[in-house]
Amino acid sequence: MKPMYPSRAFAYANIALIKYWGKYNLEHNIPLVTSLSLTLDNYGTLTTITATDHEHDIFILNNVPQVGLPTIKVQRFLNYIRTQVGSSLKCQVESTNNFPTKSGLASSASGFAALALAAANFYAWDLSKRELSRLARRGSASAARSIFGGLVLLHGGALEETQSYAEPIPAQLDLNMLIVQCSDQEKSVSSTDGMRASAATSPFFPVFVDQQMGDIDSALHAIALKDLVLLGETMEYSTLKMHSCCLSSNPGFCYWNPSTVRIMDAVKKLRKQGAQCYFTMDAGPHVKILCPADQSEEIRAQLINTEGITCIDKAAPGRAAYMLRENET
Ligand code: 2P0
Repeated sequence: MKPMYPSRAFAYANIALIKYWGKYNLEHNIPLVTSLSLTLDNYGTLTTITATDHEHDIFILNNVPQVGLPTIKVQRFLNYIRTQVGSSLKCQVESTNNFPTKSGLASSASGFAALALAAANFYAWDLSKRELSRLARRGSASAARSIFGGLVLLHGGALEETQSYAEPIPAQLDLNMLIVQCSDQEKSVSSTDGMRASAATSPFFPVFVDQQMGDIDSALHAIALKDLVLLGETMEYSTLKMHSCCLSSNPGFCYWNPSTVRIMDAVKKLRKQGAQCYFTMDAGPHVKILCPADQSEEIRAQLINTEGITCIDKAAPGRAAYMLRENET
């Protein structure tokens, strides 16, 4: 029977403090390393699923019907759900991001988290949040983390499929994240391709993997002690190691641009002047700055006139992915 109402879900993006980079298992999309992230309260994806009589699923992103890889990834994801629940019903997926897509701003994280929640609901598949995070992980590993709010751990490594899930980490830190947009272009190397190249060719990649649990333990210790200095320093160490793997791949590639480096330098200078601020970068040129909530406006004011940046958005820890009622906006 067709569901009578559309299924609508919203999920926020997340930014990794301790990075996921590399896959252990391609079929189930299990990350090679455990990662730790902060779910944001501003950027996110709204996804609506309705039944369709078409032969194939339809995927519309930001009001544009998609063809090729984006649609194939969504169809593959829905096929997995249909196999699990024994349905043949095709659907139309409409997703809208409230931030730039594919620019290293975690659009696949919020996208697949919203899709997992909306689709599980649409196909009446009753999942726990842990199971939902495993489902979202199949679409994009970072999406597993966006199922939960605040600080979130995603288990990776040589694990069974059931062992690679996300879980929230209780925290009493009053954090903000500034997102410094350093370009309005789409990224040139997808994170999936970037991590594949790093794992296959970078001599630093095994070191990144070996040290990951040490970084995770430091970060969890810092969170428990409410020690933003230790958390921030561990976060910077993790991002620089991840980007070292990119630079040292063969051929090497770099996600940064001159504005990225300017902001990294400015963050270090602000620290020398007494501010508590730490940078992290993902598969794109933007810089995300972790800082105490009560310092974020001053830090933003200090950075806003930096050459080449397009804007600075401010986020606080965001909530878990959620369903919307029929008329809710
Ligand atoms: C992260 N990134 O931990 C890392 C750091 C980007 C840099 O997770 O291949 O889109 O779909 O599982 O989740 C981006 O990777 O990759 C990402 P797939 P995903 O946030």
